[in-house]
Amino acid sequence: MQFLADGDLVGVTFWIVSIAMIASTVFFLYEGMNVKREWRLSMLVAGLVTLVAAVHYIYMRDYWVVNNASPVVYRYIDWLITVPLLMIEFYIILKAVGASVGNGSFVRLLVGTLVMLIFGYLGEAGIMGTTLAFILGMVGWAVIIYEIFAGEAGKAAAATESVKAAFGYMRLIVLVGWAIYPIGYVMGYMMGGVDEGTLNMVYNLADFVNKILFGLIIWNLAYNDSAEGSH
Ligand SMILES: *C/C=C(C)/C=C/C=C(C)/C=C/C1=C(C)CCCC1(C)C
Repeated sequence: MQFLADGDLVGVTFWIVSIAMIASTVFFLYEGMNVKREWRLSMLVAGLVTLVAAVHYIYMRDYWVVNNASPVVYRYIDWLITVPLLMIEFYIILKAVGASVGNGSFVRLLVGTLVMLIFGYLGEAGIMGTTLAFILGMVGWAVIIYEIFAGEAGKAAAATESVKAAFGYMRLIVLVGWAIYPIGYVMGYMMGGVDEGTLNMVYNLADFVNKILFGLIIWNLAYNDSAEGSH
């Protein structure tokens, strides 16, 4: 067994995010019992996202400590499970506030997700040129952004005030929070040489924002909505 070395800043960020994911999981599952019934499934999914990430982070942290290299495979398996869960979260929230969206929209979001992650992986694993893989991965992300801003899911979200508020936050996460990942990729692979330390620190920050902060936004909506009903 190898321990975290003094001065391994990247290793420290892996450690902090591992613990934060575990603590958030407990928080989301616990708080899920105190909100209105319609919000419980959203809270459960938020907790599943951080639970899946917590397990992967423990492995990624060890991989980094031992090899001082990017845990590319664990990272992408984690994303392959958690990003579709986050897409499902959009639907559950729309349903919680009474909107209706079709299956076609979900399929397009899923296809966008797969294109984004498959090309990202091919680039990071060295199977494809990093620049070409980046461009193709960006196309996948663009499909997702189009769908939630202008597509069917976007239109459904214009339904009521509460849907608008909930959806506004989620759009911000997908547009601004998710932008941290391609920035990390560019800093890691496309600015001359490969900088695995910077790459992983940026990805770790991005996961903190997009899994934990995202869950907290949902909790806040659920909490406020539940409080309104009780007085
Ligand atoms: C919990 C994990 C999340 C929300 C992961 C999201 C990942 C991305 C938004 C990745 C995006 C990328 C591109 C847009 C271009 C190609 C490189 C990627 C895969 C880093």
